[in-house]
Amino acid sequence: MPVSDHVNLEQFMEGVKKRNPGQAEFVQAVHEVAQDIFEFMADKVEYHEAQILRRIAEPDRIVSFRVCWEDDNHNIRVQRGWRVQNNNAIGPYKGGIRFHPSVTESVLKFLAFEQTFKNSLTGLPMGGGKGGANFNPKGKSDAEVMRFCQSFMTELYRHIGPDTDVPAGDIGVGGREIGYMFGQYKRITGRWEGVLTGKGQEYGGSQMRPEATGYGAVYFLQNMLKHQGMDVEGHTAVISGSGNVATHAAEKITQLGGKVLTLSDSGGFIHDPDGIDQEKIDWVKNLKNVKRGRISEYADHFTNASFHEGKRPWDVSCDLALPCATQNELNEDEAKTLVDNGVKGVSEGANMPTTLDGVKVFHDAKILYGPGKAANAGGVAVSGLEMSQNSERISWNHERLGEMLTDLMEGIHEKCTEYGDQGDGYVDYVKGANIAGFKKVADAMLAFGVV
Ligand code: NDP
Ligand code: 2IT
Repeated sequence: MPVSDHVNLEQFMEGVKKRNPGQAEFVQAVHEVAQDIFEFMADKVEYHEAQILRRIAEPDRIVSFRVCWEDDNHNIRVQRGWRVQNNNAIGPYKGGIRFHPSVTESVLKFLAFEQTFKNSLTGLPMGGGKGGANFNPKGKSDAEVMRFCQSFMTELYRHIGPDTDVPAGDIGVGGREIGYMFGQYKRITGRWEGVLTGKGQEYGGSQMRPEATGYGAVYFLQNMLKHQGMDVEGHTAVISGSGNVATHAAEKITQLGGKVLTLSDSGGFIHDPDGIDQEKIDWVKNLKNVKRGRISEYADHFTNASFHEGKRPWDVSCDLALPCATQNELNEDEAKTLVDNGVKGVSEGANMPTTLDGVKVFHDAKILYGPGKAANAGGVAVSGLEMSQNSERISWNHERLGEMLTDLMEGIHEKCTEYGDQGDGYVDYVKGANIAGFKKVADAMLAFGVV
């Protein structure tokens, strides 16, 4: 059949919308990828005939389950948990677990879909998956979080394993939660195996994993800037979020001689015109990870800073912007404001933080724009290294892992430029990431036939 007889992008997206009613985030993620892949596939009959994109956009399976737990007042609470196993063509399903009240099947499907391309881009043998629950860890005691994590793992354990599916952290899931879940997996199965990444250093965790996503997002930005003869040094940066990714992105920007002006959480953002240096970043890490406090407290402690309740930081004038909180946190108007204020580069620590209209603004203005699936791939890449270390029963040191992360991010940047170079010196990193990520998975799927 000639390629022209196959469905076009519009028909394809109509089908995706029809099959996934009410799943706006998933449809958005598929649309962003499909735009580039349809163009790439225009003269490639084999991908059309094998319905490759249609198959990648249909998760291999979705497991959903009830998670019951008892709070400290002896109330019985019921949450919903999921694991979306999107695609394992090139390796075991791999991707984080998110605990947040906003978690829905649509959100996890979009994340598992994105993860498939991201993991492919790293060059490591990992398929794509994502899981989570509509549980809100905020305000819960350690004991409540432990009981929830144990109950969640009691359901999840039968669907995962070091060669089948290897979860990790994401929003609301950090070292504490991974510890509780790993402990429960080990208790149920009686096996110590690398079934989760992001583990503590004492029990098989990779030394670089906590820093990897934030550092990697800055390395990706550095690579984009370098490609245009620029650098991070001497530039101001606006960062959203104040969790794992945001604080480590801030740390790396600062180490490279940049000045971080903002951090945020769901309550608002803080603006520190003096710059958020390492000492202040350490204070924020302690606030968030130990005291489990709110970013507004920063402005009470560092009195030159201001807190902007209910606001996002994108109207603070800056050279560099790093959205590191959540999906759709930067819209068309905010993208225009950043461009009007002279932003030079945007690197996404978060997954799909910029809306499709916002991305268009960056592209039209020819701003360096690194999409999450490329820019934040450092986290899962170091997770891949943690899997290797666990399989080989070895442990690489911080320095060695740091070098590997730097190389991996450079490799991802290279792959993006290979497919995204527009010929006029501008690189469309979205297109580059989508095509490079797709090609490896698609070719593996072609090799398997119809399965
Ligand atoms: P954390 O839970 O450590 O931090 C999340 C941060 O984002 C918090 O400051 C949180 O504020 C804020 N946030 C969450 N939801 C919202 C919301 N709806 N509106 C405004 N702010 C919000 O998570 P991570 O730092 O790990 O994850 C941040 C982003 O990075 C996510 O998009 C995640 O998918 C992505 N990512 C994470 C990786 C990792 O290795 N951890 C790897 C690759 C991507 P509050 O405390 O108020 O909720
Ligand atoms: O979105 C992501 O890449 C993650 N949350 C990390 C996944 C992982 O398996 O380390």
